[in-house]
Amino acid sequence: MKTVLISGACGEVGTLLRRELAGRYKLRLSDLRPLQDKAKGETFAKADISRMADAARVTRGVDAIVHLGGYSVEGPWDDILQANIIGCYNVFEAARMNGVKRILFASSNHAVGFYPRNLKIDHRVYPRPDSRYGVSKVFGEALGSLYASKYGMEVFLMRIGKVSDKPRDKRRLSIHLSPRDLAQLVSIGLDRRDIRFEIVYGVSGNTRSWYDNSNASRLGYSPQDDSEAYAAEILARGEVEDPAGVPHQGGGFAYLEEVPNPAPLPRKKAAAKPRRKASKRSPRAGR
Ligand code: 15L
Repeated sequence: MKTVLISGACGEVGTLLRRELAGRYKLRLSDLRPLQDKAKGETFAKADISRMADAARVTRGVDAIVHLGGYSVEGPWDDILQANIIGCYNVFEAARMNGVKRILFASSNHAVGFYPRNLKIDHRVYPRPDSRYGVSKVFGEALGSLYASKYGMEVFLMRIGKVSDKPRDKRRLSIHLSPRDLAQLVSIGLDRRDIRFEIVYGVSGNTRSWYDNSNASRLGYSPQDDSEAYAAEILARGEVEDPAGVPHQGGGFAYLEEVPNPAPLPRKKAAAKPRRKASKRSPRAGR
């Protein structure tokens, strides 16, 4: 059985993926946050991937990596820089140093979120990130390309939509990814022998999809779910899904400066301020 590292295992996607992959791979989990509920057959290592030593430690001795770790929405540049630029580099470089050939990288629909909704795009389009977060995902894709071409690593890039049991609004009807379809896609990325460098969209077989996911189909992906089952219920709410009226695929990411973080990172403690010396008061000064 393959030993697979899942970085960012305590996040939303990691938690759902673990549930689906249980018993199929030996799972080594890592995250900056503590793991609440370790299942049988899982091991956990706390790690801050923005530190190379941590990235090297958790990637040692695994057969493959599913790199989910990072800042998962639009947010402050420094958080994105540490987690998604430096952290992502560290994971690729640590994998190379440790001889781990295969990496599955969780890219995002936000790497291409500035494409309009009325355009069907495939895996060959030029990136059009909709946010600093989207830019960081394009950076990860570029690293993947470099490490595949230069070091012969096997890289599987998944432009993931929104993983959930149930889509929550109109935009997510187009980018919904059910946990079992995610697991199917990840298993293809882990188990197909002939992966060198591939880009696929991490979405279910949604009727309202704005992706041509033929590259994933070519690799054997056959999604079992379609968000259309939830469409009537969601559309009946008549919500104004995009108050800016911007019909970009990335929705709010294309016009908001920050998006609420579903899984906030623990803040590093600020360095304690040096204590000021007590001033000598004149005994007469009083208060
Ligand atoms: C993403 O890339 C995020 O990681 C996820 O939290 C969702 O916001 C998703 O995109 C989305 O577009 O809904």
